Amino acid sequence: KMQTPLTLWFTGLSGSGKSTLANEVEKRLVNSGYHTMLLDGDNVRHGLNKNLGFQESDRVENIRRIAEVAKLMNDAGLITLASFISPYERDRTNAREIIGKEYIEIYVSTPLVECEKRDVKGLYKRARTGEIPHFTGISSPYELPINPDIEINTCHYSLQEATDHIMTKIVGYLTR
Ligand code: GGZ
Repeated sequence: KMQTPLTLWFTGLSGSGKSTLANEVEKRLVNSGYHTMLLDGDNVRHGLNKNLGFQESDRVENIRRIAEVAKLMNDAGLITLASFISPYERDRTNAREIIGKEYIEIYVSTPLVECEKRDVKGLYKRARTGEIPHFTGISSPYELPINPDIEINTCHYSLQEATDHIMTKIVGYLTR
């Protein structure tokens, strides 16, 4: 089936629900017959980017490489879903420049208090004690997206509702 390649770029804090949402959106797309590739910390930071940490320069390089990979995937006709904190506006703008009009920015705007309350992996607790240095939202910045294409705050919606919201918005890009 012919399809418009897209890169759905999920940005937001650790624990905001980016990867959960990206996985759910991917399922919906696959069920509709689209070919997809999901990029997240699990398949990128353990492989291609395993030489990178979390200091600013490493995050910049992390996002640059991911944008280049997303571009390659789009060139192969795939819908790419990228789920990374991507905390710097400049890097997101750069990703948009690398990827082009296929880049759709989805800001998962779950606030820090909620992410820290959930603390699914106990990372915020460890960041507060200083055990994990330069942790996003605690000891490293998250720059608010200036002009995201889609925004979703997971506090207010179930996973299915949030996924519905994103799907409704991306239909317009899939059929343009
Ligand atoms: C932020 C960190 C850090 C620090 C480890 N700061 O919730 P997680 O665990 O599973 O996802 C987070 C992931 C962030 O990697 P990204 O590649 O998305 O970051 S960036 O876009 O900023 O390059 C978190 C874990 O790695 N993690 N240390 N210091 N998140």
